[in-house]
Amino acid sequence: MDAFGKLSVSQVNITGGFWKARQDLNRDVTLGSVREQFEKTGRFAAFRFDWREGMPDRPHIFWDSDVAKWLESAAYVLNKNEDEALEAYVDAVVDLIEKNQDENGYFNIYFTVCEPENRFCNRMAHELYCAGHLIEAAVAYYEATGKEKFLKAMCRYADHIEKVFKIDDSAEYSTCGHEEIELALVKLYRCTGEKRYLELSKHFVDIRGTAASKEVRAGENDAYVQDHLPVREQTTAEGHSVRAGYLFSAMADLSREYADEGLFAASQKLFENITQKRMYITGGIGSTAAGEAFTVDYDLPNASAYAETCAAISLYMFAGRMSRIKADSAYADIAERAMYNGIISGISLDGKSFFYENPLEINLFDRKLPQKAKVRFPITQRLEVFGCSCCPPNMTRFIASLGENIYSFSRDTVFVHHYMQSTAEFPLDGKKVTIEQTTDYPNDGKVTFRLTGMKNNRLALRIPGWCRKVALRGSDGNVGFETQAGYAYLTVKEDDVRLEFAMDMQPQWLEASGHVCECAGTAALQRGPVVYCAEAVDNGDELWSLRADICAQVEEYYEPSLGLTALKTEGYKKTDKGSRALYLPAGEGYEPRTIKLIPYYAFANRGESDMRVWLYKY
Ligand code: FUB
Ligand code: ZN
Repeated sequence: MDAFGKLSVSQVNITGGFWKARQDLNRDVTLGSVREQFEKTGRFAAFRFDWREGMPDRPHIFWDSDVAKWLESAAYVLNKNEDEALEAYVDAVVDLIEKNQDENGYFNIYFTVCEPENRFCNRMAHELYCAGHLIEAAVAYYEATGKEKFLKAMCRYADHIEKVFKIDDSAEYSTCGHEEIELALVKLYRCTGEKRYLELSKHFVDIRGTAASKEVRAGENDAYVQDHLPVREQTTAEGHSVRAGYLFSAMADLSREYADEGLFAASQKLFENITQKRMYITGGIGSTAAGEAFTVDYDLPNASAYAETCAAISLYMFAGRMSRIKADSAYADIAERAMYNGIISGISLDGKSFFYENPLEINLFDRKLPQKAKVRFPITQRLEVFGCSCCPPNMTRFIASLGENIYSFSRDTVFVHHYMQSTAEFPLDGKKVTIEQTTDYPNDGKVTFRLTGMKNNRLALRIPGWCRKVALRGSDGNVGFETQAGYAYLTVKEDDVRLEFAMDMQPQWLEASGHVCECAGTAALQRGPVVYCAEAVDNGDELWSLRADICAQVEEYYEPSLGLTALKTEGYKKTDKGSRALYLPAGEGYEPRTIKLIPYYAFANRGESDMRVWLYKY
């Protein structure tokens, strides 16, 4: 089992292209707009701890976590940009956290101002989940600014949690009903070097679903919170998908830290179950709104897909961690699938509004039928804030911290998991290494690398699973490489080297496995890592009557209404050609049509419209 190193946000700069535009928008628009919504709804004010019964804006049990994710995002932004006002804003919240923290280290708004008598009594009340998000924020803020106040406050809280849950075992539950603390404690350990935090994380993961936990003894263990079995015995992803994604991320972290083969094998099985049987083509997971959960293998409904934005982010987190344990491109492939599709579909192109659920089909005719009035469908237009607003600040932290997942490294090898215009600088093998990527990926499959300080080290470039042909050239012509588990390995010959890596970006129609009932007879178009969809605004209503000719040529075109490059191809539409018959001889009534497809992530940016990812084939 390997344990590859990870770069920090400060070691990588995204300097242009697709993700730089998103990081700029995140910094300039989204962060401010999420903050404004959280101010308006009382989430920031709650940190003053002055709410009293009868007042408006009663704190919610997980408001701490909403603000914590925003603070974490602000920290990543501050890591890259000087912004005195933003830093002062964060400092003011940190002051409130320190001021309102109990002497014993406890910190939670709801269980201080609303139900102080019920601390650590109800495992479904998100106390440790909130603690975990605050810890992640504190680590990020310390790494961005070097300021220790927040970090120290969270160390005091982690010490208290250790005492209550591990040393005294005095809480009424053993594990939190929403995982998060586990992965946060690993981060706290890596930041502080304090092994007790790692051991506490391991304690929480090890005890979940075992007879040693209070919930199993009380018969309250439940697949919804992944404690139907000890984690090492779990082979299918069950229950609430965000909870699962966070737990599996922590399992991966711990298997790496402890070189725990058994835990890694369990993580691998769970990863395979998700990505081979329970994941949408967009990287969305958790197909039902009932419990925001996984259901059974191959149950992937399109119109009612839940596919929470946070769940896709949790899969990206899990995949990123797995890629730092085993050099297998399957992990970064999945992270990439989520990044370019089911995660960023969660935010509007103007950076101000969000989807919580990310369906793969909108059929307004069907959902407006009176008999469907009780069926729960995802909303069709993004909103600026939700009552349960976990996704917006998860999006801001995902975008702001992206750089940290581009690379990993072993003693002498640098792995390139993701392609984006960027620069990175870090120590390798006792030398200072810099890597510069110049690229317009994913619009274009060419990436130029400039590597310095890597003589005699190896570079391992991910060959994306969707890519059928790659070429690698140096200044003297083609460069040979060896392929292993989806990475192209080469030894760098000089200390200043330029390489050109070219990935074939030919659009491809994909079909789902024959086991997926919802996708029977259909195909979806993908170019590079980007999945496309058809919207009624481009193709007229009744998208179900389109028939894609999957052998026709696919062309790129500029779609001005979105400011994006989109795709068009030929196919047919069943118009009945003027016939009024309800049933026609098969094959009659089709007219040729140009079908326009836009990146899935850009759907619902031009008003309410029908949409389909999976088109019927001609
Ligand atoms: O419960 C906290 C967050 O809200 C979860 O992660 C989301 O799925 C939503 O339930
Ligand atoms: Zn969410």
